[in-house]
Amino acid sequence: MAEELTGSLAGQGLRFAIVVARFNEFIATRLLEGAKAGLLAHSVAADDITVVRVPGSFEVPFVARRLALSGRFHAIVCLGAVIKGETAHFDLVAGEAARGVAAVGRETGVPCIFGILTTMNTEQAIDRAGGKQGNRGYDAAVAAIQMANLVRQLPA
Ligand code: INI
Repeated sequence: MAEELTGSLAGQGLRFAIVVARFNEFIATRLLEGAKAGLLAHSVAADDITVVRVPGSFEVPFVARRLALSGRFHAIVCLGAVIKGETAHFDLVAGEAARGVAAVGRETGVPCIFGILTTMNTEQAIDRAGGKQGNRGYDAAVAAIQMANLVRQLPA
């Protein structure tokens, strides 16, 4: 019989940091509320959640890395909203945020979840921040719990 490893959705006893970018704050706030709701709904204690706010999504990986290296958290949830404008700034910020978050997880061994929206317009962002497409912050929180539990089962 093949061995199968799946991270459970049991959040009790796990500690999480949420790094949230303040840029496009009205979207980010909804993602943050979604993420907190996702953690609490899966029995994470409110005292086991630390929220850190940074200026923009570009700054998220820097802070996520520090938090991961602190050894205090089982996973880091990264949130923000990068919305396409008329310049290349979108691609640079979105690309660095995605690469940075992925690198933090790989390099620290602490799961680092990418809950940063990258959308073509504000409407798409609203739809994914508690609108008709759900809340990616909530989804990111659920992914963080699964990864935190999965990591404990992986070979050293
Ligand atoms: N930061 C975001 O989180 N979302 C954006 O859409 C965005 N745009 O479009 O510029 C953005 N820029 C700020 C960036 O993240 C940094 O805070 C800034 O460049 C300072 O380093």
